[in-house]
Amino acid sequence: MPVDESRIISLQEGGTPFIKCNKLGDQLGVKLYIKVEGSNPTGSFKDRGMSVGITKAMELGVNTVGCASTGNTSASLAAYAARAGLRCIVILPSGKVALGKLAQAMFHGAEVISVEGNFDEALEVITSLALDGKLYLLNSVNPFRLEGQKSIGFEIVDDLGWRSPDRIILPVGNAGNISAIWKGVREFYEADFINDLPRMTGIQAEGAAPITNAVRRGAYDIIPVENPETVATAIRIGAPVSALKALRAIYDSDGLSETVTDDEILYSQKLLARSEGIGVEPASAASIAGLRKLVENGEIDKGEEIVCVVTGHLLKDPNTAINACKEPINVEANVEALSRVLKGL
Ligand code: AN7
Repeated sequence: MPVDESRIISLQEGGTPFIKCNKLGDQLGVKLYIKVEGSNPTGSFKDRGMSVGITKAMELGVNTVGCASTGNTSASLAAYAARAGLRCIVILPSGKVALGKLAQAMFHGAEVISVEGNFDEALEVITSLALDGKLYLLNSVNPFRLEGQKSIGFEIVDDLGWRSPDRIILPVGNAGNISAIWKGVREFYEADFINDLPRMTGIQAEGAAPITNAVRRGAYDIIPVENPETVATAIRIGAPVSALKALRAIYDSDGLSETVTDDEILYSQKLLARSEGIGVEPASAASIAGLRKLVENGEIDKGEEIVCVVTGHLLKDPNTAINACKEPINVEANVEALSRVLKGL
């Protein structure tokens, strides 16, 4: 990592679980591993990049950092800025940030501003502040963020015993992570640590899919989606800043991009939670939904070795989780009342 090692700001991010999922894998006819990024300190993969980004901010001697965010970047930035002792400003799209992420950003002491607009508009205004020299921007346009996030690629190779999987599948929003992971695995390839490279496979929500649309056109530029919409608020992004890098990752790796519907996302979120015990937020479940769709339509071969990156923890978005379930049954506190509702026990 490109930082002064004596002054690292860290919360011991990374080193996340890598879980073999036989039940789900067998069902789909693939070898499936899940990289559980929700196990990072603030519950998402963003912590990897934020450690490097905030360490850099300290080296540069800035006193104020900021970001626009669909939620997780702001939660992570708030925590790492607190640890570093920096002033932190986060700009969020009003009403579209999941409760857990909002709680984190506020509780770690960031100055939280909601703008009447979507993420893309929020990023535009904070970028203007950064260009005026008012703050140091820690969105994933910041190259040091991506340097930290490439460690997901390093770890997947390490987790597999110094091999590349056939394919890495992940959700794509602002398109930083797919670019970063590709950079990580490519660096290991160029250093001769591995002999193959994975096919980078980016999944987007149907209502916010500028990258998939560009891949369908075979293009290197995107047409921004004006009013992105999806239940997976983390990836409710119409004009991803790292689009070009992401498209290169997909084309250069002979990869794919596919869309999934909100219903497919919510179904896969529950499927993963109930068949493998892994709780993820809706955006992360897009990788599982995408895997299922690509197996069904024959784009993914039987027997492929696949790593799905699940990017954020279930508890990031408690409202969506609760809405997907029946309410608990209320009974009096006695065995008879319990026996009436717990049939067959
Ligand atoms: C759980 O927090 O953009 O394609 O502002 O929170 O690298 O943007 C979040 C993105 C996937 C997409 N999964 O990653 C933000 C933000 C989760 C996320 C993504 C995000 P990128």
